[in-house]
Amino acid sequence: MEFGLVMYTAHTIRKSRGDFAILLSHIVLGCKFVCTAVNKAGLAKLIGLAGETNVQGEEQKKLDVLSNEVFIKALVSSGRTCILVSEEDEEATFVEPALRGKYCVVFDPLDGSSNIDCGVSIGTIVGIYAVKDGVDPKIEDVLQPGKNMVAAGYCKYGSSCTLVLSTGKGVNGFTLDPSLGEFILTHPDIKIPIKGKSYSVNEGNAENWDGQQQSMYVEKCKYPQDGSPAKSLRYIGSMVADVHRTLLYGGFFLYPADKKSPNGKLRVLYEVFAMSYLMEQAGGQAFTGKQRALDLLPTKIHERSPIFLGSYDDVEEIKALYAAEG
Ligand code: AHM
Ligand code: MG
Repeated sequence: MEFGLVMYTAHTIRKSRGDFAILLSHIVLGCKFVCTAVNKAGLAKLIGLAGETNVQGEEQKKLDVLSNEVFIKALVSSGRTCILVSEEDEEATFVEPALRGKYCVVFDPLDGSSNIDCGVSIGTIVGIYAVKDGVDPKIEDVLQPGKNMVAAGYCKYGSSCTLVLSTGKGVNGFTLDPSLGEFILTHPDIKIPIKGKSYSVNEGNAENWDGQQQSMYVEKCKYPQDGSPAKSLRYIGSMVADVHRTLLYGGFFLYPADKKSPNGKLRVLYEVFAMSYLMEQAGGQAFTGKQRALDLLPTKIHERSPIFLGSYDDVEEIKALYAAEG
């Protein structure tokens, strides 16, 4: 058995003088902490019901607020970060000079919040950029296309706690062994199947979807005209879980623009880019309806974009529909 993250980290240390490995170990610590909190959430809530305080007499914190605090502290204390962009914070955090390093981390500390209270899989999403050594960090350092990221990953808190990571040389998956408290390499060199048997979308929004392409694609999935079997619909409503299944089994995940969300719902920096990076690294594709997702140049830290990602051939199909519609 490979001692997954330990081996991976040791390899990265040799290549990067340890800075990235130290950052990664702090991200991993954040994931373990949030995993423990997620697993205990239902129980902690029961205690909280008695008087909205926990056993230590502290106020119960909502899990997403707690996760944000955990990751901010883990990242700042690594001494390797300079700018942090979190879904939970309106403004970017500029790390104080004494604790600054060269990495900018964009993240959603707990994505899929509508699934928290019912105990369905949720996750943390992370993307990492690097600034040039010795240059004062500025917001433009994170307003960069996703293709400039040096790493991206997510941690899924579900029936197992799984960390999926790419540093630009393929994708690896690590599962937390709770008895050891360590992530073990369980999914080396993940490659997404070239075509999938399922599609994943909130079809309840169909009436309000912007444009015909997604409706045409979904119709083809349900009523194929070429003799192929109909595709299954799989939708959890938690991006990490939906993308994780898509990555392992193949298929297609889409969140198009609609009347309610004219630019789509998902955020470019810490949802669209990180997942698109992993998809491409695993041999799949990610498309916004106009361009390769990783080529997008964000102008605001919480900007949104429509996203279509997954198996190579499935994304080709939606691209063809967009090309045909002009
Ligand atoms: P959140 O960041 O507020 O949790 O929202 C993002 C989530 C994604 O995990 C998921 O893909 C999407 O919202 C689901 O949205 P919907 O409920 O509209 O289908
Ligand atoms: Mg989110």
